Order: sequence, then structure tokens, then C-alpha cells
Amino acid sequence: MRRKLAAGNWKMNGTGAALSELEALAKGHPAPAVDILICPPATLLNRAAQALSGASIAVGGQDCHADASGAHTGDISAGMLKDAGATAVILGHSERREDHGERNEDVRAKARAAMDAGLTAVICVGESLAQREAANTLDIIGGQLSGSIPDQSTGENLVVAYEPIWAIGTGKVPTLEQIGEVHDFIRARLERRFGAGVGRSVRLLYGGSVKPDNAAGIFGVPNVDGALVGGASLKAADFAPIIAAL
Ligand code: G2H
Repeated sequence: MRRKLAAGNWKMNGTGAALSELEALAKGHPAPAVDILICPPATLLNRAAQALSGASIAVGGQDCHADASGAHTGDISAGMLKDAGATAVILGHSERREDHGERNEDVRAKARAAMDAGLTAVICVGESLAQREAANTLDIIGGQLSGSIPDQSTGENLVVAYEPIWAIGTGKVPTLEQIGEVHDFIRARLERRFGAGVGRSVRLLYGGSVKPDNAAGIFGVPNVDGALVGGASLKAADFAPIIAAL
């Protein structure tokens, strides 16, 4: 049985004042029935982990370098994230793939580093609108899965997030049938590659304009084990009803 997961991706939002949202979230969820993960900007990671110490809410990074250390100005290693209190890291988000030219092999190398450091890699995949309209969605997702996911993946160290690029921050959400088709496809691919045991234990998140008013419908789709939430994770008052819908 896969445990549900509500993950918040704060992207490049939040300074120290935002820690009060975490305190409010922790107060409202003293013993959550689902896993909750908040990925704040790296500058807040350590303070977020401290603010949540004693709470059953995990913190994660939004990216890491593939190397353990070295001359990489501005970058952060998986071990550093772990040292700051992270238990997970988002990798291959479409904003990183687009803004920083990250390719599947880069994501895979970063995921390997994250897993080696003891972090769970939340690997994002998703098609553009043009790719969907050209009926290439499953081909694109299949290529991202095989290219981005390392061989050492397990149900504990891997989470896959399906985030159609055209649904991110736009308020547009795929139909439940479209979400279900892709999630079933991802599950089948994971089972084919890793076997039924691992393939059925990896959690699959949907991401892209998840809000309090659409969360319950999305969570009712088979093979949706939770959500990766951007804008609606910034305020505890918005994120709490999404968590409650899981
Ligand atoms: C998709 C999602 C979080 P939002 O990027 O990863 O953001 O919920 O704002 O669409």
C-alpha cells in the first residue's frame, strides 16, 4: 500500500517571513495521515527544517548538483541538502529543464547523487502543449522516464511527478482521463523496468495547477498517490485543504 504524499514546491518564493506558514501548517497537522513534504528555496531549507523539527513534515530541496563537491559556483550538492535537513529533492522540474537546459542524462546523474546521499529523488516528467497536440505525450514521457530515472531506484528513494508543462501555473488542468492515462502508463513502465515489487511501490504525483477545489477529483484517479503543488503550497490555508483531500 503506497502512502499518500502532498509535496509543496515553493519555487523562488519565500523569505524568513514565510516560515510562519510552516508553523501554521505544522500546528494544523500534528499527526498527519499522509506524508507532507515542503521544498522551500535553498536559503530557507535549514530554518524550515528547524521550524518543523518535532513536526511530521519533511523538507526537501528543489535541485542539486550531480557532484558531491567541487568548483561549481552557486550550486548545492545532495549531501549539503541532507546536511541542511532535507530528506528529498525535486529534480528535472520543467522549469529547470527549460531555464537551465537540463537534459534527461543530467537529471539522472543528479538523481543518482541524491540517492547516494540518502535523499528521495522526486523526478518530474511532462509534455509541452505542442507535444500533446501532436499526440506525442506518451513517447515523450517514456523517454523522460527511461532517461532520467537511475537503475538504483526503489519505492523509498524515488517518487515520480507527472507535470504537464501546459498546466503549470496556468490554471489549466488536464482531464481526469488524461491524468489517468499518463499515470497508468508511468506505472506500467516502472513495473516493466523494475519489476512489480518496486514498480508498484513508487509513488506517482500529479502536478500542475492543483488547487483546493480540484484536488479531490485528481486524487480519485487510480495511480495518483498525491500531488506536487506549487502556488497553492505557499499558504497553509490553501495547502491544508489539498492535504485533507488526499
Ligand atoms: C507545477 C506546480 C509545482 P503549480 O510546477 O511543481 O506548480 O501548482 O503552481 O502549477
